[in-house]
Amino acid sequence: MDASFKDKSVQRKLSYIMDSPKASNKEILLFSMPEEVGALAKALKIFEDNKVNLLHIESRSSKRSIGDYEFIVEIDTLLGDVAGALEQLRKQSSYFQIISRDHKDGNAETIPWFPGRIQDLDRFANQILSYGSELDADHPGFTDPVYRARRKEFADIAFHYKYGQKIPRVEYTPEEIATWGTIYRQLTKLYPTHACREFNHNFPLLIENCGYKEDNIPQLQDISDFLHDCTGFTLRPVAGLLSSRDFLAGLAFRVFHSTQYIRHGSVPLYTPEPDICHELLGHVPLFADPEFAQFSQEIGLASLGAPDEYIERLATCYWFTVEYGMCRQGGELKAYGAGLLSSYGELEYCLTDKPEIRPFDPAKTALQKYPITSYQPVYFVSESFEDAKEKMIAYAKTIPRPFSVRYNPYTLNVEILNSK
Ligand code: HBI
Ligand code: NLE
Ligand code: FE
Repeated sequence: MDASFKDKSVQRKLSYIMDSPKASNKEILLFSMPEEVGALAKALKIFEDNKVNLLHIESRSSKRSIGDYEFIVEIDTLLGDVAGALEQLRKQSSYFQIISRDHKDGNAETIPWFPGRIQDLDRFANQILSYGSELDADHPGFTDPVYRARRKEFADIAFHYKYGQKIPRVEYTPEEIATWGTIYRQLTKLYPTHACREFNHNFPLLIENCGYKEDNIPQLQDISDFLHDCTGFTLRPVAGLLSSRDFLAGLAFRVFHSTQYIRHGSVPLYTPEPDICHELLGHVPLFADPEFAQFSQEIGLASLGAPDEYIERLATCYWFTVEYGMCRQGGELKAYGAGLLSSYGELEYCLTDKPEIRPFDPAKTALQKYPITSYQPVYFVSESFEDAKEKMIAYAKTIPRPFSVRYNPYTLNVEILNSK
């Protein structure tokens, strides 16, 4: 591991696990009114009287409060007397909730905003927490102007990307391909003995269909198309690290936010930040597996609208499964976590007797502390992806949320169900 990553300020910069995204000027209100003629007009009048601008409105019969209508209203919080309108609505409704990007901790009435449609993921693009094009002083690429300019090109692709577009193809330089080649050559030696069965099943398919080979860095669009055929997962380019909340929300839609740049050539065998080697060699082969895809989506669905402390717990579960998970197959330990499968050094280390191995149990795993710039001292073992998924679903039920969610694969929307 490169010594510069042991620096404290990297620890701080990489503490994205705890960060929360920036505020927005939109809020969603979820409230009920008695089911009678003029209920909608009455609700609208409250907004009109207070000069609050409505951006979107939906209504339906309430399943939570029989005999009531339920309204889902998106408002602009910058205009009119928002507080006054909310006060009046609160008085007239049997339940009233605010869904907000700018949620305050400890306010049980406010549910953190979450994307309801796959297009809503476009809103995350400029909420990058660290790195991006502006490398930190301790990054190995900081003093390399060529690398910096290159990172900016990749950041621009991600910032301009919108849902439904093709991911721009990139021509990688000979130096970049050489870095990929070094990593590819080393890792493919370990996969047969160290990677799980599902990984070794899918890897040859990626060689055949997506141009995986030592002297070629595959293109994100080709992989996104391939994954879509396998499990419905797609890729979106991302400029850097997203908050845990945003990143996990993508998984609810079977969308994986993928970096497109490659690590600096001076540190091929371990880097703490995701790069294209980590995404393509570590994550992609597993997202092509149906059970694993379902497991990943469950973590995403559990995260939508969850309180901050539970986001941290789910992010920790994600860390010890999707990133650093191990499983038992035919009586032997194997790696399935992407952080292991993309790092030659850690993939070798994880099967030695140095780390501690514990069974995956979401309630306990969710509370485990971990380092993010060195090899893991503890790994958690799952018996199968199906078993891990069932455990995640059971854990998700313990998260306090006044509603539950369901993904509609036909409309690509998340449906809010009224009662748990
Ligand atoms: N953002 N772009 C990106 N890639 C990740 O792998 C990633 C992230 N944000 C948070 C994160 N991973 C995890 O460590 C958990 O916090 C979910
Ligand atoms: N340590 C991994 C690697 O070197 O590929 C990346 C981990 C990203 C979370
Ligand atoms: Fe990752």
